[in-house]
Amino acid sequence: MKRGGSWVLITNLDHTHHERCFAFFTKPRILPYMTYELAIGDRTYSSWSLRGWLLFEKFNLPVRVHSARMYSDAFKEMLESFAPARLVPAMKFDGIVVQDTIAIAETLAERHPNAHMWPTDVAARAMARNLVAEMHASFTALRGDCTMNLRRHYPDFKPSDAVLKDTARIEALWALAREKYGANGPWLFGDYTIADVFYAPVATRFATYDLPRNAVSDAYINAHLSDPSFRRWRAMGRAQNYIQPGYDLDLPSTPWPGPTPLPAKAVDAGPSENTHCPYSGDPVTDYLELDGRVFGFCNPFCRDKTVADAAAWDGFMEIYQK
Ligand SMILES: N[C@@H](CCC(=O)N[C@@H](CS)C(=O)NCC(=O)O)C(=O)O
Repeated sequence: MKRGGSWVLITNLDHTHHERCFAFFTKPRILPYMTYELAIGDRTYSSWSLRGWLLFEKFNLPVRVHSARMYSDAFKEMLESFAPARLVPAMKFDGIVVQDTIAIAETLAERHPNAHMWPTDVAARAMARNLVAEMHASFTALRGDCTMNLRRHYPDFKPSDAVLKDTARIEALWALAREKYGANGPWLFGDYTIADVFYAPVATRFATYDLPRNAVSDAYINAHLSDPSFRRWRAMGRAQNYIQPGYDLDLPSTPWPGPTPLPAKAVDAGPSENTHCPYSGDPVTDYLELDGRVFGFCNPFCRDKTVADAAAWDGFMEIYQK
């Protein structure tokens, strides 16, 4: 980061209110000295929080994340310092609050032109903005009947005609972008852009509710489910293990349709192969077992997010593969 004209290294810091405070390291980033503050809700259920977080995560922007369980007093308290925001995500920097996902996306894109958050081609960029705006304003049947739920997979869900109308429109938009601009990668415009941020929780709805889709959509949905950033987000939600009443349906649920996690499990005691946490560098206190080997972490959350999807965490994979 740039302090008094020189660049120094910073890391991405996740900081919660209500759970034990912890720091985790993803990749080290070299960025201008300034860290955004981002308020989010439940990682398992809050689709807008996922979008807010991906805006930083996918474009390597520095952020300090504050999270609180939705509908709780802690949630209201967290948002007090983000006034006038009432919902998540909300971002602040330099005393400025930005309280809607489109506004956050546009503010970041304007402030970080080198991050290429929108497609560079003018026609592609216009289409990306159309897709984002339409997502933000529409698909109410899908959003109402199929709320984001990253802990469930319902193979027997029966979508209404209104939901199918929404998914048909979404598939048409995805196909258009993929066909015209998607040749260079798996994302809507080839490289990952803000449009993919907005459709990430739409892709997970197709996955959770097993909604019918064509091959182009299926490949695009799988790109999201396999995306390491998304996998880390989902693993953190599994580790947080908030269960909101009213979000789960009374239907049989089968394993999550994303990549199968390595068979790690939490264990009570060490000793572990590593003496220091792969994320914070602190001495280990909490343990997991994988392939008959024991690894340690500096708190239960770091351990549990690794149990949830070990392969998504580079720091852990480095010691596991050593
Ligand atoms: N239009 C807003 C929507 C934000 C939103 O609805 N957030 C939900 C979580 S997904 C929320 O904060 N819910 C908490 C509540 O309703 O109290 C945006 O684009 O950011």
